[in-house]
Amino acid sequence: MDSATSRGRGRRLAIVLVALASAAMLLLGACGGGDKKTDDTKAASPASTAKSGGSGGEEVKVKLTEYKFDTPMTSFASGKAYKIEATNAGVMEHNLHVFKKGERDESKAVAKIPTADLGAGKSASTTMTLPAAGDYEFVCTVPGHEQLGMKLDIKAT
Ligand SMILES: [Cu+2]
Repeated sequence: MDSATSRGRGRRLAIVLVALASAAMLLLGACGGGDKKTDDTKAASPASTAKSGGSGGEEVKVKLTEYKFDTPMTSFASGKAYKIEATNAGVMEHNLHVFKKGERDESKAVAKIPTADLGAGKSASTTMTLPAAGDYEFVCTVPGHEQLGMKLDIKAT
């Protein structure tokens, strides 16, 4: 009787210990998982920061004058981000919109500097990513400027 009782007590103690051990492991596991999530988040932010820093891309300085664009390059890689730095070296207000060739709906511009009237001597920049290979244009949408020649064919390859 005595030995049976103590064996039963022992078994119960063992079950309790196993239960405690499992609970402890669950807790540790949960904490571990939490830490992992934190690490993932931490790991993700520098990566996305690097990506958005990278999306600034190669810098292209474009000079705006009456009535033309001067750019060191007119051929771009599609899908690649370029930082377009527009400087108004003229005497009138200008702007720079990037359109798919023939498009003039400003809401469909591929890119544009954040001001529609960049003053003489001022600079503004934007990030341009030409979505696919094809023909595009730099256009100044100040009334009359395109007609006076202020547009430039560019292309994406
Ligand atoms: Cu203009």
